[in-house]
Amino acid sequence: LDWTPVKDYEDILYHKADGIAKITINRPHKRNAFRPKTIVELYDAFANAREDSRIGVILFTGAGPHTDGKYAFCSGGDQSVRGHAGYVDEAGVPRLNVLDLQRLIRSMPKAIIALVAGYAIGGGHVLHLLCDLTIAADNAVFGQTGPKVGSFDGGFGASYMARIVGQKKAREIWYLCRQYNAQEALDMGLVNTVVPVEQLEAEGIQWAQEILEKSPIAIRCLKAALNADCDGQAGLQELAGNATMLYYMTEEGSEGKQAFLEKRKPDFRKYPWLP
Ligand code: 2NE
Repeated sequence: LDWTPVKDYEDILYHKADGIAKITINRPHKRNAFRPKTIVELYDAFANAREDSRIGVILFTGAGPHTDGKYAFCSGGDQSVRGHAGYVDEAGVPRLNVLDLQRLIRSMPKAIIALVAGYAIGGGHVLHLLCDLTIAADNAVFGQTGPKVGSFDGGFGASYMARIVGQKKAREIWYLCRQYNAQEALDMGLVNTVVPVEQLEAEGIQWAQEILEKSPIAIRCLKAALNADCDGQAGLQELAGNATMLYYMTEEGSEGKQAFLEKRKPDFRKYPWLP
């Protein structure tokens, strides 16, 4: 694909090509750990991809390999800027702004595919978990470290993980903080497929192109429906928002608005009460 750069950032790269956006964490010297600025930039790029009606699929990945030859998707929060109440930004404010990014990834009505080469660890592991799909390179390594480094993610990182791998396995992953290879991740349903590392992006593009051939509204409603099963009232809000959007697109829906604007009684009698 002929990737076009969208905007210059410090910590990430952002490209688009033919219906696909590619967002890359670009801190390989830190195994692509995120600081607050990284998250602000990621949020900005994801929000841009959400607004762009030509984009249907987002590939989310990490730059690499680093000069030592090792790959990483993301190694979580940058521990070197962790202060007394979160990850400290350039203004000195401690933040956990990755939670905002998690919600955007979860709720934006487009398919997000994590392409994981090397480490997806800690908060980086939770980010791949939240993507709709994950394609792992054969060198991928998955795991949580929270209880080892004095942290934990009790939100999506715990409950959604348990939905994916089951309660026993989720407790093992969090309590023991072990690392799992790509095949182990595939066996527990953490990832969708495993490919040789040099094939990772091509495989992601192939999956993206298959999705792009499908109906955007069908994919959008399915994402909201699958989220709604786990996400309580926020999940219902997303799903119901799609129902409202589709209702607005009907003649029946617009009759109510037209009648109000024309200062007349709406004529809903002409519409059927379908079985
Ligand atoms: C990722 C891992 C296992 C890789 O190990 P290895 O041996 O391949 O690399 P190494 O030497 O540890 O790392 C290479 C360089 O990257 C830095 C290291 O400090 C090292 O720097 P230099 O010594 O070369 O200067 N680096 C790697 N990860 C970093 C990080 N997260 N923050 C800052 N610098 C990092 C190994 O590096 C590892 O275990 N990393 C730490 C993983 C971790 O504990 N992440 C935080 C979990 S908590 C979290 O993410 C979180 C949360 O729990 C809740 C909310 C939000 C976030």
